[in-house]
Amino acid sequence: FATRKWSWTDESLGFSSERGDKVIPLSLYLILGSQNCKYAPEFVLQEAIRGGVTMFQFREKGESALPYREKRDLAKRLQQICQNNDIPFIVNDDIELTRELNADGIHIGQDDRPLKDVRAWFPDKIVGVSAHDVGEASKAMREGADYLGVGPMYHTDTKPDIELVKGPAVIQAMRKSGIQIPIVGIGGITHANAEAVLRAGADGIAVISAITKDQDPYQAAQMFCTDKTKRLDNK
Ligand code: 3NM
Repeated sequence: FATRKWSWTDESLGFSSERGDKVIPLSLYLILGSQNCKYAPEFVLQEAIRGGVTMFQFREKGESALPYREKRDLAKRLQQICQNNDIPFIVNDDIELTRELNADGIHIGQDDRPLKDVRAWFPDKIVGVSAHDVGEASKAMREGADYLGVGPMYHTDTKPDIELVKGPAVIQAMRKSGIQIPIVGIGGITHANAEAVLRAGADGIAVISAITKDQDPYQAAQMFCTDKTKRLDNK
């Protein structure tokens, strides 16, 4: 976490994908939309990056999500913050917005547009896929996903249409079955349980509320990084 300069090819900052030429800094992946934030999203993102967030996904979803134009304008402001700090800006499940902003990548779920199509439309962008079991993970790997978001690790109130809690064991199972592409654990991750997710074989953790609902997003992000340093020291 010492530097946040980011490039596709700097091995020290992330994990090369199966596709060879990309490095994706998944260590601390912040996801948010206006609906998740205790403060202004721009402030939360800025503070969280200052605290050590390595990659960002814009996920404007749910009943209180902004209409398209406002969503796009907010996305542009958040993208600018990512660019100023050299971290990837990823769009959740929105082909049009990904194109319009020329985002660094897109993240899709199992019920969104088929990965094969998305991969073909965006051959050079980061494409992330949500996977909940070994079967979904293998398929996504075969079809060219750059990384997997695997969850829910723990109980979460952030996503209403949530699957049953899988726990870190599902990541272990994926690794055992030969899934080599980068994996980020998601769902209910806190400072207290992040370590178990990494120990199970994840390359990083993805969080929403542990940072966006905290009264000090800077400190909340930093605590994940400090925890990580401690973990490395202990090894
Ligand atoms: N996807 P929080 S869980 C967006 O399991 C999302 O695929 C999940 O929010 C999955 O960090 C989740 O506040 C919500 O629990 C994560």
